Amino acid sequence: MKTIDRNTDLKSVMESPSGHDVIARLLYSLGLDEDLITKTPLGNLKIRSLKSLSMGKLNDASIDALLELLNSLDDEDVEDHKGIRPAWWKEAVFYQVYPRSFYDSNGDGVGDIKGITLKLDHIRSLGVDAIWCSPFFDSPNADNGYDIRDYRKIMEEFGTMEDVEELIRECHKRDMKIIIDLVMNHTSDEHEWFQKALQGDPKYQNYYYLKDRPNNWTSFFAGSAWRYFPELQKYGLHLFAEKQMDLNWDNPEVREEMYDIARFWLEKGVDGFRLDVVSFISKTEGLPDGDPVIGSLISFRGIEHYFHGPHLDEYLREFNEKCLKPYDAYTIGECPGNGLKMSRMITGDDRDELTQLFSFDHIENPGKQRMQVYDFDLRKMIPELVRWQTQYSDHCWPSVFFDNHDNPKMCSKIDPSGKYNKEVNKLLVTMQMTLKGTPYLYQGVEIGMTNYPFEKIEDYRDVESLNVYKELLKSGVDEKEALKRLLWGSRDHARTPMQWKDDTYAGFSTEEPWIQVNANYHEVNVETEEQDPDSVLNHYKKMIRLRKEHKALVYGSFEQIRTSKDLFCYYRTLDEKKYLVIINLTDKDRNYPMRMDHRLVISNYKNYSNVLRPYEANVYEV
Ligand code: TEU
Ligand code: CA
Repeated sequence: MKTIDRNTDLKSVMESPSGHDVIARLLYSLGLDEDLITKTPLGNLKIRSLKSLSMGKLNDASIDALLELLNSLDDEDVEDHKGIRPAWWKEAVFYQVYPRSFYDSNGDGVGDIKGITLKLDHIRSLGVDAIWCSPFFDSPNADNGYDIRDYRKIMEEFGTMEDVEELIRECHKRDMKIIIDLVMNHTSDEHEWFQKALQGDPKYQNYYYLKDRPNNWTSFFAGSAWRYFPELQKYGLHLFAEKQMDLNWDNPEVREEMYDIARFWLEKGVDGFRLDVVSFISKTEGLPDGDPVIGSLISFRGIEHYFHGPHLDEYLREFNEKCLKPYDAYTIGECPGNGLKMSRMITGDDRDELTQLFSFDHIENPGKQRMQVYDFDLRKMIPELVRWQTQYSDHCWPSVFFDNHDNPKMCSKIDPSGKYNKEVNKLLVTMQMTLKGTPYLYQGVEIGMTNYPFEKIEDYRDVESLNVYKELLKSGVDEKEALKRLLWGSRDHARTPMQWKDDTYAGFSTEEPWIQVNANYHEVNVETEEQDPDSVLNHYKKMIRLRKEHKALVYGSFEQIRTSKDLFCYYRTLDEKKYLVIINLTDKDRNYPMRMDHRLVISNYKNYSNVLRPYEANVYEV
């Protein structure tokens, strides 16, 4: 048992993984860098001084809650082996497909499975080795398929089981792997299990969290995390939409059901899983209230009770032992809230839990949240990226991504005007292909798709956006301001249809799609960009090829060169091979940090200049 109290100094608290991650996260959300504590004499400050460091945001009750949390998390730093063990997924480039928005094969305005199969050659032509496919299971679509009604059936709009089997085969034929998106934390309220629970079957009531009284946890999609079921006179827990009921993983029957589902799909030939919010599956016993301040600083009220719950590592190990190992299956877990050190517990080579995970802190600037309008500063992303490069250690392997289906486009965040759209997109892929870690591309980034200029609430589709909008109006925010926030943070930006060609509905469908198409498809589309040697698309292909041809970009050591904050410069070195990456993080000209007599391998600008131009990103051989 740990004994951390108000007088323990921050530096020693940060020596344990949970202590490190919780304090680092708190500092991050206060807009402070953890290096302040780990690398300066400020590390001698006591826990109690967090009150003043937070400029009054943390009160005494929060400090007590924090101490309880720190003392309850029982962990030890993970054994470290030196040297990277090679693996296919360390060398692979992944591409995420969001089926509803990828390609509509039958003209009903909704993307589908056959649509993905028809476009596999496009994905392969990029040099991609594996796809991650967002959920396609039977679902009433409260959250675009992340609310599953039947894990062994395909959503009717998307096609049939035969279509999925064909997709798996066609991926393999092209030497590509396919991982599917398994949602294990919750099911739809329309799932058979929940329906039986509602009908009063005690076996299935024990599959979920059904309680006489709600606690104070909030949902990720606004409002309370509890929904009242009059037929049972009980409240059901839903961390996400009110139709997404959290499963009780402490019930061994629930775990066995999930393992069966995983095996069902592994038997069908999938190569592994992206595991939706898998770090949330274990919750503190008794579901105690969350601390309002800590919750809001970390993200949502209650999260300290489930972001890395008491049995998480145990359940993941069991899942691995029973399902993954026998199939040699790959997994990447979505693990919001886990910092670098607790992530090491989940992904260490010899931990037998998950292969990799997604962490999200770099996606927003320190102290900021997605639905908050602010000027995103690319420079502020770098320290977080660098930490994962240098401190995640040899026995763990980062994932490197800037976009997915849950976030506005990174290129639009960096450059809302779009003036440097091409340069910025090329810069992003330069980082992805030259940093240590597995690059995950999201559909549409390869052509530089941007945010959609949403003007009215009727054009939004996402349950989160619609809920947040309602909640904002309820709290007195006016319509204009509420729309402004959605326009900044809505997940729908990532869900407008893939732009295939300069044709009706961007060649996505022959009928009106389920969500607006971005009008910039006349220029920003696959067909047009294929013809243009200077396009974003061709730069993606070149960068992916470069990574493939040079093992130093995969397995090489990473060394940042300290320069001004406006530049990101680093070496990747393996044996005699050495690459230097120089990136201008600003929209202004900047001087080179050193005399450049190295060989330029690739640049996002066509000709040489003796200054670094806005967002210039160059790779050199040293
Ligand atoms: O996302 C979970 C989740 O926590 C994110 O939406 C989170 O709010 C965001 O990344 C923080 O910036 C997963 C899926 O990716 C999402 O599409 C689902 O809606 C959600 O789980 C529920 O299944
Ligand atoms: Ca369709």
